[in-house]
Amino acid sequence: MTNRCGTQGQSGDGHAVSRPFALEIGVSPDQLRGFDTHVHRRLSALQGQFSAQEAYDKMLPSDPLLYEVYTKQRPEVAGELAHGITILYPGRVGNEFFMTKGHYHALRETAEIYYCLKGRGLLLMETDAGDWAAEEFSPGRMVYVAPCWAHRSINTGGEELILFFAFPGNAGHDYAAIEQRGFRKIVVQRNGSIEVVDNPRWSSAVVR
Ligand code: S6P
Ligand code: ZN
Repeated sequence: MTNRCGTQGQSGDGHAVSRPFALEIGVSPDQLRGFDTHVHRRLSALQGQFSAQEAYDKMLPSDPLLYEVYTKQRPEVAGELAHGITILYPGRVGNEFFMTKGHYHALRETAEIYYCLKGRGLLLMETDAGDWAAEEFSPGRMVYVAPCWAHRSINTGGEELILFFAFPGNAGHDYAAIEQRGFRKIVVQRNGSIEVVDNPRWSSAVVR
């Protein structure tokens, strides 16, 4: 039986065997140089996700940058770990905090780990079966996304929320379900406090 370890730099399936490496990572720009892809996501990428449509429409002409994602690409196979850094900026649309699009992994039974380097926030998670959870981010805190849970990061603080993440190379991303129906919960500022409340726009329509 072949495996990806092989001998003398060749795996059993004929591909090069991955080499160990190390990276400097952190919150300063020069600690982001080791990554090889860099994605910018602006407000327009989250059409239909924020509950305050009027506030969204007002902000749309300037299309503010909500977050950036730096990734170290790895082969998209089981056994590898893709990893990188997300920088989520502070701000709100109406009373709802800036957040990432959110997704399931295409291979649903794959987990993910987040480690907070800077800022304050929440990781909002939910399952198709109707369960949900919100775990806090603060520097030094790790959040484990269990297999089969959709996940969305939310910046509830006044500075950048900076997160390190790692997930299986073969996980892939499934954005469709969240784009169509959103998360069951939203995170808002009310009377100066941070509240997790029902999403008035959430739709129970089954998405296939
Ligand atoms: C990937 C991982 C993160 C997110 C990133 C942006 O599995 O969860 O890298 O991609 O935080 O979020 P999104 O929902 O726009 O991919
Ligand atoms: Zn993920």
